Amino acid sequence: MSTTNADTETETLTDGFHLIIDALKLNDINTIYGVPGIPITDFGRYAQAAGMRVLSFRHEQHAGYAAAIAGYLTQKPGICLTVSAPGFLNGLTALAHATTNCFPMILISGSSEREIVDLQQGDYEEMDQLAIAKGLCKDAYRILHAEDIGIGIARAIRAAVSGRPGGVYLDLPAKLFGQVMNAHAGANSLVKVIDPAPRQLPAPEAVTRALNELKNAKRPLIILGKGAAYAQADADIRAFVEKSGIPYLPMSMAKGLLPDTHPLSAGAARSLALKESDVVVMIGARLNWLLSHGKGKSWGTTPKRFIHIDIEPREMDSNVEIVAPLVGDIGSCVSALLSGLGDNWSAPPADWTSALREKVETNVARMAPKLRNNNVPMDYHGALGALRTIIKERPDAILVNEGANTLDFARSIIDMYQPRKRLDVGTWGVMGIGMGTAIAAAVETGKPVLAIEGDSAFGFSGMEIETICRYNLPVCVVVFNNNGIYRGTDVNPSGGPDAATTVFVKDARYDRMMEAFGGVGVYATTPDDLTRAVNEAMDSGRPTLINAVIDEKAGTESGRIGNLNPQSVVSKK
Ligand code: OXT
Ligand code: ADP
Ligand code: MG
Repeated sequence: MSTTNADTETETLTDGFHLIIDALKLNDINTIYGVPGIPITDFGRYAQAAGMRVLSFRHEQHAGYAAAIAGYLTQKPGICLTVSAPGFLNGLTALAHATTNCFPMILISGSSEREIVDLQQGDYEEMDQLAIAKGLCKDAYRILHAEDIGIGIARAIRAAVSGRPGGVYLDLPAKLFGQVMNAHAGANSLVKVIDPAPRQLPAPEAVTRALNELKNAKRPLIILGKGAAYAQADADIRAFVEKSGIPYLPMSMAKGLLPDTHPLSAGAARSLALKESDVVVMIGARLNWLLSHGKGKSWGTTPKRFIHIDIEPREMDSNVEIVAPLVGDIGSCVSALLSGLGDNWSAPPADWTSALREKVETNVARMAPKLRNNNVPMDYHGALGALRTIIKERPDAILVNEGANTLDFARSIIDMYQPRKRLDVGTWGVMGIGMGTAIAAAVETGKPVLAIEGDSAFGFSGMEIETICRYNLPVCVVVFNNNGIYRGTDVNPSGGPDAATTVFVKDARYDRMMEAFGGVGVYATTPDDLTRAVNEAMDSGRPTLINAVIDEKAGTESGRIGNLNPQSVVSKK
């Protein structure tokens, strides 16, 4: 941008729009997920003109979920761009989700004029966004002056990725975009963040303490969480598991960090592994609800000693006593443990490893015939048996998964073979991550994506199939259509004309939604139909939606977490 000033001298100018773009690009951030509108419409245009990939969604929440998972996959903050108040609020759920899951993300929202907002004079989309965001993310900043853009974006990036990653809110008032400054001074004000997520080495005595615990273990177990997958320390984690000979249990999104078919995987002997283990090494997993807080029935009666690797010191002792806290980044901690094993390390007692192995084999063998059934309408096992084979044959495809039964059955049925290929509902069990996650997975990795969706789950983000078609992304969505939430069989207990609370229109044709946008729609009633259609979609790379007809009686209430439903003691019939 250039202009001539009154003194006939030519001064080259830049503005807020371009400084923000330059600051992001300087930090290798080249993709934005968002929804345009006042005051960020032109920002999106300029960013696209400057060579950034700017993907417009139909709703900010899904752009936000896309940004969150982009952060998880790349270790760089995913960017979600929204308009003020309602757009900001739509993006906020995803920002909170990113923070809860420890994914680095920056929600950038345009906002209204400070002077008017602070006097509550009723500006267009007036809202004190910064104040609202603060409680829901790791950090929140506002930039008021063009000369602060460089430092503001640097702070946001560092806050998102350093230490425990999380969501950051960046508030950009409308006036900022048009502010001008000398281009040379502007360029000099930008900051390239050096070493945004510094390694954090564990203290040597903490490593020794952990190794001593391990040496004394009779029934050790490693639990791998999505933090371990995020850390991208894949080779060292595998080497640590294999050299130590300790069986491991992958949390849902850690599946594939080592192949699920690995001889040390205790994934198919989960209950036994939790109950009988005596020393448990947590790597990038929290002892939250997904692990029954480290205590109670699921953990059996064998006393536990926990070794916990995490970058966040406050995670230690959050639920139970941690006898060997190992605070640091997973790469450094695991490599320290690995070298500490030394040459004389002896594998855990064979009675432990073979008991787990036997249980795994029994459970796998018990499941096998169910996966080959050809029932029509399909049940979860029949349909997922077909999809399991597809992932086995295409291990680098990315699997996105949400629903209740659709999620829980798929998690245990579909083996994963490579790290960071299974993306799902995360710590909160959020329905609605589906299409945003699928879009970012395709955009960030270029790999084919298979999204296995409960029909309810799909509904939360279904409109984004237009986005998938618009960008012609290699995404194949399979909707497990059982006519409802958990099951399609509920009836209104009052006998009245309204549908029951958990049921949908019977035999809805989700495949036709995809056709409306120029994608491929398929109606599948058998596992063979499903196999054929998914393979075709994956070979062609064309956006595809397969409506898989599932027996409406097949599911259970809340899938495998029905125990969390409160029970009434005075239920009225
Ligand atoms: O060892 P044991 O014997 O125990 O056996 C275990 C393994 O050893 C074994 N296993 C295997 N056997 C053989 N072979 C292999 N390969 C194998 N692998 C494992 O299998 C068992 C089970 O293993 P698993 O899965 O590892 O273990 P388990 O015990 O299940 O693990 C416990 C947990 C807690 C870790 C696990 O269950 C888990 O990760 N759960 C996550 C659950 C979750 O997050 N659910 C989503 C939320 S549900 C609910 O809230 C829903 N809503 C409400 C709602 C939400 N969520 N969000 C928003 C924004 N609004 C509303 C809604 C609306 S779900 C829902 C929609 C549902 O309807 P849909 O139509 O979408 O879906 P359908 O139900 O299909 O209709
Ligand atoms: P899961 O749901 O798979 O059990 P969680 O989300 O509960 O996993 O836990 C992930 C943990 O990983 C968080 O406590 C987070 O602080 C930690 N974490 C994330 N990245 C790193 C890293 N690079 N080094 C160490 N810990 C990490
Ligand atoms: Mg359903």
